[in-house]
Amino acid sequence: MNFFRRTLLVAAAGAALLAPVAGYSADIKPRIIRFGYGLNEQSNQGRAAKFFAEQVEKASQGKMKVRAIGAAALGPDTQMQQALIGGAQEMMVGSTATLVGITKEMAIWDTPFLFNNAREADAVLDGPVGTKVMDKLQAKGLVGLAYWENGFRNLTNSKRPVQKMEDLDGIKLRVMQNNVYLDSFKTLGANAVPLPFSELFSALETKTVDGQENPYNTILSSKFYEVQKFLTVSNHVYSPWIVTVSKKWWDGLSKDEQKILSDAAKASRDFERRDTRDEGAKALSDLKAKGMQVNELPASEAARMREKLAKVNGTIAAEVGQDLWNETQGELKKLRGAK
Ligand code: TK8
Repeated sequence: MNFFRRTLLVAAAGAALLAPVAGYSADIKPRIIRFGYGLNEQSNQGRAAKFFAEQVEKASQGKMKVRAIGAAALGPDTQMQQALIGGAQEMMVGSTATLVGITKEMAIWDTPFLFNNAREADAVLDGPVGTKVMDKLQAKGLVGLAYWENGFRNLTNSKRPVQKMEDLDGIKLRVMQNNVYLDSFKTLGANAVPLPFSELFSALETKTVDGQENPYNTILSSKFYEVQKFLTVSNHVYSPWIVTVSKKWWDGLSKDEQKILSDAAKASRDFERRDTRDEGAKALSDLKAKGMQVNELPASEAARMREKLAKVNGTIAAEVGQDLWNETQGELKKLRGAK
């Protein structure tokens, strides 16, 4: 290297060190945000996490970097929630169902057959009721930013097609770690076993459990078709995911940084719902092509299940509070009336 070039380089490096960067005089290292999730990278959850990371990076001009870490590599939902509360991890996306132990109002979303379609789910989740429930997280050390779609859940198992309620008798069915799910499936006659999602595939493979329930997208992306023969279209509950932030960490961010994250979370929500619905529309035929035997739950059986599960509703209303229950039902009534 000749003298002239070296001098230039040294001068440039010095200038870079000395130059004051507007608003970042001392802290020019990018903020690293660990964003954990449970599904694999090739899932709808993984694609939306990547989209979120790109949005944040772009909007902050590289000053905030999201490291999206999937496949429960940072632990199952419940473990990540605790890491967020303690401030050891910045962000995650996971099921609202696994948050019920922290914020009981989240149980409202576990109400069987609460929403009839995605339009109702979007309206209620993004509306005043959804916001109210999300804001309850703050007192527990979490900040909720957006609801993503996990989706309508359907039953799979390795034993037999479920054509009627009695077919669930004796089926060992993995459920999310949550009393509403446990009660619901016990009420229907299944032998419900709570397990974290990260343990589900191997539990199915080793026949520790016979079945599980999840949206088509997850049955596909997690390859449950490899270990489950029967799929019953039951749409028994709509399950949301929720993007959350460690409040401890959030409180140390500038208003601008907070806005970048909430805007990106909303953009990722819209991306994720579109992507999930596109994939979901094709997933059932993909699952059939993979060899799953699919049956629709006859309407009369769905009605019987609904009736049986009505008693669980009382428990949920008591848990989340009658006011929240009524408010949710009121919103749905309005939506259904308005069409
Ligand atoms: C992923 C889970 C998953 C959920 C489940 O972490 O546990 O069955 O549907 O999406 O949150």
